Amino acid sequence: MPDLRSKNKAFWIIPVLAAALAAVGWVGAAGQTPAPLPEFTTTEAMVPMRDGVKLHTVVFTPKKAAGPLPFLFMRTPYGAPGSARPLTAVSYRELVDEGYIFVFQDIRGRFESEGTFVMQRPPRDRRDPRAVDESSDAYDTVAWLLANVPGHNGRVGMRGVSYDGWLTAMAMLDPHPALKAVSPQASPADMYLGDDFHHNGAFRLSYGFEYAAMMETTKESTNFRFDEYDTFEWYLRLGPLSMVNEKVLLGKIPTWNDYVAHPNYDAFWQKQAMAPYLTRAAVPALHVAGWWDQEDFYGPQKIYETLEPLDDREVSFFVAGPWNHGGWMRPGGTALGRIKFGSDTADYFRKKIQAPFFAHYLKDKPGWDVPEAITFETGANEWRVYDEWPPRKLTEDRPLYVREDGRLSFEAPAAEDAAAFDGYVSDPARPVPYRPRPIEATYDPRGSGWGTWLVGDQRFAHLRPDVLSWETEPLAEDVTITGRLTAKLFASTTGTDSDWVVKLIDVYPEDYPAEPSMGGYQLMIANDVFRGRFRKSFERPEALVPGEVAEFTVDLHTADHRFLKGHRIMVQVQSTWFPLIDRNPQTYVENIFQAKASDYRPATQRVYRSKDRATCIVLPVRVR
Ligand code: PG9
Repeated sequence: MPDLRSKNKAFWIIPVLAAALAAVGWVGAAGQTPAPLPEFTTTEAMVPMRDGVKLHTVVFTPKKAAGPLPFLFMRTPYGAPGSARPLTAVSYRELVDEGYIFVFQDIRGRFESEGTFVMQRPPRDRRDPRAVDESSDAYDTVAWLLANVPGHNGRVGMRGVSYDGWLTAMAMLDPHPALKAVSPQASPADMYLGDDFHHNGAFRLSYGFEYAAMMETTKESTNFRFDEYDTFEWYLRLGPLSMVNEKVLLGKIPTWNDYVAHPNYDAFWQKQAMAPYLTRAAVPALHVAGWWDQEDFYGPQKIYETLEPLDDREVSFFVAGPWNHGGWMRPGGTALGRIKFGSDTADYFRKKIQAPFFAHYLKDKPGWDVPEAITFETGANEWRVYDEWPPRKLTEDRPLYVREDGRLSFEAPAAEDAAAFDGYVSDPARPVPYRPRPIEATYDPRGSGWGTWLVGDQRFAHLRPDVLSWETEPLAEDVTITGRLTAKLFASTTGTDSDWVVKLIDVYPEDYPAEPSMGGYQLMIANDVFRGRFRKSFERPEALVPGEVAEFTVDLHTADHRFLKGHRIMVQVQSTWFPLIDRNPQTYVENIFQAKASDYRPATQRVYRSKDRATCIVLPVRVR
């Protein structure tokens, strides 16, 4: 076979990559007993792309295959394994048992591949026959595999989590005819509106900085070394965002320079956003999301939702479970942080959903019976199967209103009282931490709370003077919400720009005999941030008028959650969430990446709760 060499390389792992690889399901949890190495023939190749660039590709062919097998192809920026060791991880068990030819590939410019790495390389101009992108690289590799690797059945599946999930989604834009099934899992869809780098225009400082530095300091992955354990303090001391290049990155990290050069939703972000390219549901696809995914929760929902109206053949499916980023590829899935789910939800996904999906589309096997969507209803802790997602026929949109005396109620405020508001001072010099300090670095090899912060107890923020909270009475009966949630905030600031963070919380009863230490726990069910300047347009920001009440709509995405009888529903609002989100100076400047220290000023915030300014969260309440 041309350009194909067999080599047995020890699988290496550097500490910085351990967390990322665990997230994408390539390594098992610490302490897991290694399973015996499956018997594979390992073949490494430099596969030529249409522009001559060669990509490092590793093929693992089972030694004892009864007949021709499909390929299961994974593309990654995190380093293709040199041995079959990762295939012994629990996350691959069902797929290995089923039998596939596993293929891993380093994408352009990463690890042992040639070419240049471009963060989220935008789709190519199809009119240019020499242009390349991640889709053409997947296509060219599939063509090469079919021609050069023996023992296949002519079908290829692709899967991956996060960046690897995005690479999977890109492959389905322009699919090789042999690509018969894909599972983009936690794939980002839009880095400005909802995924890793920004949410609604608010910059995700800690992740945006640490990820860009990790990926672009070397061709492999190199963790940024903080000289402080608590990164909250490190980021705060650094000062305005302009200090990042001035003092730390020195203009050497292309993705950071892109953040600085593109503060608004301009062509740079729009041309890498996925939705406009999703014009046909060409390949059967299993879209996977985690309810508490700290990185890419928006993406899988957006990709599924965009493809759904185009899915005439009914081959596009949606799964969401009680997981953090990539949690479905870890052993068990019985709990996340302190929240327990009563069953092994990740094992369930891999055995009952992922394995049958690929076996059906790549091997014509029976056992795939998901009609459209399967989601885990948190709170009730049960899997639910739906024939549409969200299941609009089963729900009614009911606003839950912010009321006087810290109350939250399904009854709208009746009085037109201009003085009906709650307020706080938001001080960028003293921002609200997004989780209790110390805030370890995202990929701190000593361990980090990053993976579980979304399920952390929100009592650390409750009753702070710069966080507003409202709550219902203990519920007289269960309230189940299934589908899309939206917050409508009527608010004003004395500044000229402002962030609004909205959190929907399930408050456990004080007396909680099932697990007494969970009494009063405040579990976040939905959340997001909105940067006020983008109220009218993400492309053309505008200053807010000091003191003027404006309506802000905050998309809280989807949920499937049961607030149990006796629990309370709580909403919290705040204007800083640091260093998850960079500090809004609260003074309008054209580009926050160039704001001066003196631009950062305290502001007095008001959230209104009168008849004509009725702040609320619209909940999709189950009525059937
Ligand atoms: N969340 C990571 C990522 C995906 C895509 C682009 C940038 C970052 C990841 O875990 O791969």
